[in-house]
Amino acid sequence: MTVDRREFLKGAGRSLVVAGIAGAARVAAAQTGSMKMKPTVQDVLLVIDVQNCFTPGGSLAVKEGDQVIPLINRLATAFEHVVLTQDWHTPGHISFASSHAGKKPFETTQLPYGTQVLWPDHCVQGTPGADLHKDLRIPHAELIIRKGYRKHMDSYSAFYEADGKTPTGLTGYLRDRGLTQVFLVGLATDFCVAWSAMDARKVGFGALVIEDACRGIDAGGSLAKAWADMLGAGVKRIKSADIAV
Ligand code: VGL
Ligand code: ZN
Repeated sequence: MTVDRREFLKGAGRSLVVAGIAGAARVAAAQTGSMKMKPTVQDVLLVIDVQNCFTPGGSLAVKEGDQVIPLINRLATAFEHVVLTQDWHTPGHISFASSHAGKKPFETTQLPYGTQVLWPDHCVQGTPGADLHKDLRIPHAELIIRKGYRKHMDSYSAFYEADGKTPTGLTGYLRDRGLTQVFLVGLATDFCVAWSAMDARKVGFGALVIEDACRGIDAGGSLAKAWADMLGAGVKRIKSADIAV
């Protein structure tokens, strides 16, 4: 991350115009607000699960899930390195409520690896619902990582499956490529984005979630809890306006 000096000076000029004869502190605050991060060659944008099932009309639609797409497309142009993820379940996957007699979506069940929230059937391998959203336009993305493809285990995180032990391979990929810091966007803030961000920290990467380029499911307070967990794990919460695009 570097501060673009021109952005800094532009911001200073603007703040003087807006503030009139402002006190020094106020000017400084305005300047701070105008400092933008410029992604480096060691940064990677991780675009989580921007798929038909998670956008309006999909079987596990996240409210306003499609609204992040133009923003993600624009942010991606600022990153040399972009990795996409794709939730990719078998038919009859263990995370589906329909696989558990008497259970309804958004209820939970106990599985060998812990508590599993049960979902409507979604992102079944090779179905249109599992396709990346048609408006997502990131031709320079270097990798699409699929996850959740084992029938008996879920995987919210792009790094580890739900047992917290089985790697997806993303850690090795990022290390091999010399990438050290992950910026996260996509769906859903409180599940796949949050778990990926916390696992990124766990394996030693910097992790920043661009909050307005994400949307959450927010089932039973999950969104507030996810933010608390992420901040506790050293994940930074930033806005798209903090990135120099
Ligand atoms: C997700 C629930 C189930 C996500 C995936 O992408 O956040 N949430 N599968
Ligand atoms: Zn899923």
